[in-house]
Amino acid sequence: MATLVSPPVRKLPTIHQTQCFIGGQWLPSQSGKTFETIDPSTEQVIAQVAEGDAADVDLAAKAARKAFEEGPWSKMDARDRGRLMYKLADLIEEEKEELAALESLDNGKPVRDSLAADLPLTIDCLRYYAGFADKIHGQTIPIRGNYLCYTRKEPVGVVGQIIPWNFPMLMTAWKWGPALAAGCTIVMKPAEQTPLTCLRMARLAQKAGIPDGVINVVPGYGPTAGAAVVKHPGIDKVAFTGETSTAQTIMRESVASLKRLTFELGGKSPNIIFADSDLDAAAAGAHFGLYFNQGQCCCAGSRVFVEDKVYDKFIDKVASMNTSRRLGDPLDPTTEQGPQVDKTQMEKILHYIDLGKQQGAQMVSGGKRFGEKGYYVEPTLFADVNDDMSIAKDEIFGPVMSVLRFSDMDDLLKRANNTMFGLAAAVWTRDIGRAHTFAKALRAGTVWVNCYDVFDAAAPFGGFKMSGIGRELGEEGLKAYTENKTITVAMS
Ligand code: TXE
Repeated sequence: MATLVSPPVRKLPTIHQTQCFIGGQWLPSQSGKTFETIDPSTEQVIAQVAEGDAADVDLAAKAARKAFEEGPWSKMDARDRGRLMYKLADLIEEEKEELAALESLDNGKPVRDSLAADLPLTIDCLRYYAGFADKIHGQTIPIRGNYLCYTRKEPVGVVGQIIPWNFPMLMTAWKWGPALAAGCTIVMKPAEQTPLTCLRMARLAQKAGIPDGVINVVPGYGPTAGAAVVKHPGIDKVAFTGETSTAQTIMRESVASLKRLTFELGGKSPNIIFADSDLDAAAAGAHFGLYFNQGQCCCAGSRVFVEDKVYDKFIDKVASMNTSRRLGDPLDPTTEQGPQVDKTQMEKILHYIDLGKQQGAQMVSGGKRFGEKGYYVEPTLFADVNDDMSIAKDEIFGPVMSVLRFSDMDDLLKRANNTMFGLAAAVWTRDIGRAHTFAKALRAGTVWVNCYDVFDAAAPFGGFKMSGIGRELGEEGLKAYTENKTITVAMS
């Protein structure tokens, strides 16, 4: 059994912003409606937040268009755009304790994770792209004839950005970073479960001096505010992170305005552990790769393939880590696992645990809700999982590890690739040839070797197959925010 951290220590962050941020102003929604954002550890309402919909998105899109076309954003030197982005990163850093607490309050993630991962990665991402602002340039191209031909990388325009709830601040930075560096303006729709840190970042952006209308944030629900972003004719591109089926809806609904689309979607990532690996490191890495963030990671290593010879030892190691895992108040710095983000997610996970049991997997640890208040699920471990079980096929998005057995190497690669997803994968082995063979053959956008969940703003991330379209982060991530223009000048 996992242990409960007690007594809970609660130092609540201040909530400054709950309204829409449009054209540099904080506004109630046009309809006057609000929605509740809930603390998933207590099930209590944290705040009422403006419930934006099509009318608010329209205002935001117009403000973003004005800022894009009339300046000062579009007229500003690229280096000065970068300077404002550095300033935003500095302001976030100054408030990092408060922001980490706010993220944990709204999302449920342990504050030690917010401080160790979400905040530094957010700051790094903004700084990385700030440095890129004055390094986005085209080429001169030798064409036939007496012409000068060159290309310019121009901002794609007004971009709609729709993000999920699992890393609210970090997803905001992944979206704002390349968009601002490229010179785009933004209409952002944060997830309805976790709007608070994105709104707080908008406040800091304003404080940093990013001009009015460059960043607009409209909190609200997917089918209303989100859909309005997707359909708005004044928005040139949509960048979306979330569920694959939502991306399919977005694709259908954006056809009329032929928007540029980039998607970062779900996964069912294989994590392959060979008998020759450092088994302690592999077990710790697999544990982190699945249970981190309550299992709510698109790249979670949720299909763990373990070689027959070390299978039982591996199961024992993970089970023992689960036993000592500390579940509790996300705001307590000693907590290792918080609640799932909401009741819907908790129920979805518990349903998959039931399916695992019904379909014959062996439940080694966990397997139920933890406590009666808050949306906690015990860290759950299933052994003897086979490829056809629902827990081996579907994205559970929770603290449920499915461990599959292998002995035949040829078969293994087919099994690992036998999924509609292709976001991430990992291989644990001391055999360098095998590591590179698998790194090449795995159909995934990221492959980790002897590590898991290593992220860096400079390293592109995104999915093969139904895990996405396009890449975020790195120089690749900028491509989605620029249009290429070819200019040809007659020299005679
Ligand atoms: O995702 P949605 P949900 C997976 C995970 C999870 C499942 C459902 O398996 O259990 O998705 O989560 C907005 N037009 N991931 O329901 O609905 C919505 O308001 C425009 C994987 O939260 O995709 C939110 O802002 N926007 C994932 C965002 O889309 C719409 C992260 C994501 O919500 C919309 C989260 C619409 N019609 C969940 N409908 C990952 N890959 O990281 C919803 N939205």
